[in-house]
Amino acid sequence: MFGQNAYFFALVLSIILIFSSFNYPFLNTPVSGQTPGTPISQEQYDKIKNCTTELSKKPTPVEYLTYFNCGHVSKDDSGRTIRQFTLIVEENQKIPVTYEGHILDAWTFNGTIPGPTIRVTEGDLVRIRVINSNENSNPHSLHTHSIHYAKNDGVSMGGYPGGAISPGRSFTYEFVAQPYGVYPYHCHVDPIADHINRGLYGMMIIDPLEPRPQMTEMAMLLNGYDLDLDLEGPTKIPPAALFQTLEDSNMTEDMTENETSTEANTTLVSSSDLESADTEDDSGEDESSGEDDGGADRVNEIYTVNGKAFDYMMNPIVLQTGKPYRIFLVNMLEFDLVNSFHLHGAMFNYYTAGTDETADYNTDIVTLSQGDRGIIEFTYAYPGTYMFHAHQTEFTDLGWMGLFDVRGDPVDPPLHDAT
Ligand SMILES: [Cu+2]
Repeated sequence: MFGQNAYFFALVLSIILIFSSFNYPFLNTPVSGQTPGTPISQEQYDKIKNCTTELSKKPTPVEYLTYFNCGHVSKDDSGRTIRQFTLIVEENQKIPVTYEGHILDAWTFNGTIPGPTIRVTEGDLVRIRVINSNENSNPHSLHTHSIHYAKNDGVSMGGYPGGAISPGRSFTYEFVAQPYGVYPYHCHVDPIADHINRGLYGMMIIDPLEPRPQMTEMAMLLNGYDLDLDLEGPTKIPPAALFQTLEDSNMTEDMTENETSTEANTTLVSSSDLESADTEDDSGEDESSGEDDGGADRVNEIYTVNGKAFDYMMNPIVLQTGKPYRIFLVNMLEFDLVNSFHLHGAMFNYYTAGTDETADYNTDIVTLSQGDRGIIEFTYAYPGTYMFHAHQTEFTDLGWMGLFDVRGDPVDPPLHDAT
């Protein structure tokens, strides 16, 4: 009986691992070479950056990993690149956040949590039009980190119209992208913790004029959800993913470680602006906004990387030995003061905020406070299945863990090269 079960589970594991490789076609495709130091056109650079051609797509949490939205591109008279984005805020969104049917009563940028990864190059003129749908009940805004005029800061202090966009109106934030680095963006309307916990955030990457050393790139945004699930209980790891961890003794060992709204300058939204929006109207439900206490007594029941608990346990990310990989990492967790990223079986170079071409240190854990971010670069020497997860066991058990399925022949481990 045991032998039959073992055979069956081995078959299931094989099928999961085989299919998981289909989820990440980009990760298996070598990117064309680019000689360091040579001038590079905007078009060539966008190709290297893996910019999506499907700007209106709603990526799944798995697709989010390699979904880079570089905007609608045009040039001004001086030849400067202009990148335009549209973010539509929608309330009354029902977003599945686990494999067990937990649904977040969400507010979203363009229908997903996290919102799209915005990717630009240093010096680009960036215009982000934020539309607050007619059907919404609350004002919203877009606060991007990095350098810009106060009027484009998305904060209501000072009475700037972009600090609180009323339902049915829009505002276009504009700035010159600088300096290069990785940044969060989020709504900044009070109560901020609630507007963030409901899903109004994402990642913005400003790339340097001189491209970073070329390697396959991924986006990972860390978050959590307070669903007020006192009666339902938290999420648990799906049995199929649990089996994968049990299959590898190394992994089981580690598992046990275990504003004043000024509307004068905002723009009224026309119905055509909302054509691409999923405006399913269930506004009859109680949205209970504005009753938040700022987060003091709130507790997350679910923790994730890229939006859905245990998604990369169910869909392991296929990597190759000897190949360098880069992860853009942002922590947007509310209510818990710190989060972390721990990599098994390899060390990584860490670039705090991604604002320097020299790594700060070489490690296998990085700890991030709310809004912290950075860039991770690593290479696996040996094949096998390796976990990556928060090093807070509670977060790991409640959804924030994933697997790298590393394939290929063993190679010499990379030497320490942080500096
Ligand atoms: Cu908001």
